[in-house]
Amino acid sequence: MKKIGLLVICCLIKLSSVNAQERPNIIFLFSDDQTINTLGAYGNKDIITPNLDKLADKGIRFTNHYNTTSICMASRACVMTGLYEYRHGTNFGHGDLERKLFNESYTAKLRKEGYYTGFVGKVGFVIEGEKFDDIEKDFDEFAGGPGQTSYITANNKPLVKYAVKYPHATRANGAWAQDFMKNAKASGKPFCLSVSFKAPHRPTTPDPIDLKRYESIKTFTKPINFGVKNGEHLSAQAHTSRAALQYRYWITDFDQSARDYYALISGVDAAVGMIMDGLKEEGLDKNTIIIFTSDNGYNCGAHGFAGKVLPYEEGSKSPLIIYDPRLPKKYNNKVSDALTSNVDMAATILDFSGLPVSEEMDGKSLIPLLKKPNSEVRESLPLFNFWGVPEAHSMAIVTKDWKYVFWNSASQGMKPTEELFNLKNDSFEMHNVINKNSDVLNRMKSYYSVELKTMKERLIEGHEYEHFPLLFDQNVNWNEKKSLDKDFQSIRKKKVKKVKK
Ligand SMILES: [Ca+2]
Repeated sequence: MKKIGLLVICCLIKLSSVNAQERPNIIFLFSDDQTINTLGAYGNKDIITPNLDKLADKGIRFTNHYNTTSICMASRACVMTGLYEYRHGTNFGHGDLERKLFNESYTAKLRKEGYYTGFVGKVGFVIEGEKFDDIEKDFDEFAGGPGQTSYITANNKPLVKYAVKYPHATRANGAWAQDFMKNAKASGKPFCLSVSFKAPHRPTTPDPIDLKRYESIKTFTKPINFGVKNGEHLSAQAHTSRAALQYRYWITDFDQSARDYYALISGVDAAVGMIMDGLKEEGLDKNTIIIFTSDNGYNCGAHGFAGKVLPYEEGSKSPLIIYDPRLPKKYNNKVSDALTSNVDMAATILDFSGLPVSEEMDGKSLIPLLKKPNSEVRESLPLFNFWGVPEAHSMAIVTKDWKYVFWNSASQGMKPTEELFNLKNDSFEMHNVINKNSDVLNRMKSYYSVELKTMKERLIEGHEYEHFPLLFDQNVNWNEKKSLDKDFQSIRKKKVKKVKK
């Protein structure tokens, strides 16, 4: 009895300490398919992003932010749940997000704890067994769309009323967010707003306003590792991927591709400006945390690749900016090279709101880095790219200085392939040094083994990940995996058909 009494007192103390401070509002800004170097703040001289640059000036910018799975649907579920792909099981061909996992998402938890919650833009997944629209009831205000949504504002039902003033959906998202903030303020509750931009995802149809801003730039700066020749040293498996075979316009017409892509990002920047203005107008700017990131990177012609779903830097890394206006000025304009990831978003948002971060989560709160940008939250991070043709599936480990990639497939005459890159000296991954650093390789492989073992122990049932621990075990011969791989492919096809219905 005494113990229960003590527990009640502890809980009351905890609650009162949370309530004693005014809980901050949180805005999570999420672009789609934006690679890391595509903001002025990240050193890109061609792109026009004054508002996001200002946000970086006021906050902290992360230079080693990875999406642990580099594709929309899976990464969005990683962000929502704080779990790796093989634990939430949400990806094309693997199935939808289970209701019980969504109920543990940052947005569901914050709402339960009294936050006024809103969502606008591309959701990217549906909840298993439910219609897309059913998710509306999980938010106080919802203007999300199914599938990819549309750049034409009028084609997105919840945004129609903004279509005359903002015919391109990116700025319409900003206008919706401004109205949401007014309602949130009136509610008297703290709010959590998720703005999930479609941009700069294909189709390449920027707002003409933004395209005009690039009229004077005829030639865009190519990445150092641009072009097919700069990808010849990479694995044969990588060359079977969609990123290697499609979206060739990034190679044949880089300037136009970069112009469209950058203009789409400048539209996001303009909408972010609208949101920051809205915050100020409502007097909410002093107590609203802003997080900006993207669901995956994009190769933009690097190594001759376009698209995403590859473990290389351009496809995996995105910008991450966090701005907490409550921090003293001495913490403004910081840069951190700590390893951060998409699974950290939920943990960080929960921590900001004063809620506990479950140890079940793969992600970690990044709040300690705001005051100590030179510290770390982890030594290594796994990257899982299990989408697309099975030959192009990979599992990788990244540390601040190194990346190890394992390509398991030996079909089509290929050999299972290992790659090791020294990211400190070779950030463009131009040299596979797998045979030159046995100590490092052993260390990276030991991290890899731990992740493989963890995957085996913790993978979600019923989403067809059961084969992966064996498929990605480098110590198992391909002959033993071959039949599994075949089974896996046929299961996958059936699943895709089921999902399409
Ligand atoms: Ca995406």
